Amino acid sequence: MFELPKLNYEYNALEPYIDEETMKIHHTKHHQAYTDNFNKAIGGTDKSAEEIIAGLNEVPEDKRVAVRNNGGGYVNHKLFFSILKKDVECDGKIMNEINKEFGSLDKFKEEFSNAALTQFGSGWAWLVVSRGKLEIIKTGNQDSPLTEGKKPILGIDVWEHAYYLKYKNKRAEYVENFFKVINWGRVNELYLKSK
Ligand code: MN3
Repeated sequence: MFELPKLNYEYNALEPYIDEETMKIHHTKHHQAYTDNFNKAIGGTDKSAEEIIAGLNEVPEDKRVAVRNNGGGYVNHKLFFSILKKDVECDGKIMNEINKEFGSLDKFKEEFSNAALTQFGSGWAWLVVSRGKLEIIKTGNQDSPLTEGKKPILGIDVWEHAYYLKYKNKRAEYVENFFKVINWGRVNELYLKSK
């Protein structure tokens, strides 16, 4: 059975950019519900959640929608909460790769923000590694880049539950502030692991 991953920081650690109440509800209610419903849909398994989502087409058809939504929600939030930390500078190999692929960190921010702002309705914008290269993509609902054979190393949740309490309808402000809570050390680790 899959368990709700613990956060390695406090719910108020990302204040004022992501508020304590949003973090608490997001983790203990939303991520918990995806976890419970994923377990209900999958029953027992000896695979990792990421393997199941990468091989979604092998999941029996009667369970596939539930696994896609809840297993997707499970792995997406597991990644999301793991790449959050306040005041970390972009550095290391990932910085070089961003410069190489997008020109500069500012250009990357611009393209990533654009993906986050143009995802219509609920979904995600991602920085992924695809065939060894960095790429920005977006997915609807809880669809995961893993299902497309891409390794997510950074993701922003643009479901309203991720920002509405604090930002109301101002998704652009939330996206702007998201850049202040990216744990680039962790993103760098995920990048190195993806190779
Ligand atoms: Mn969410």
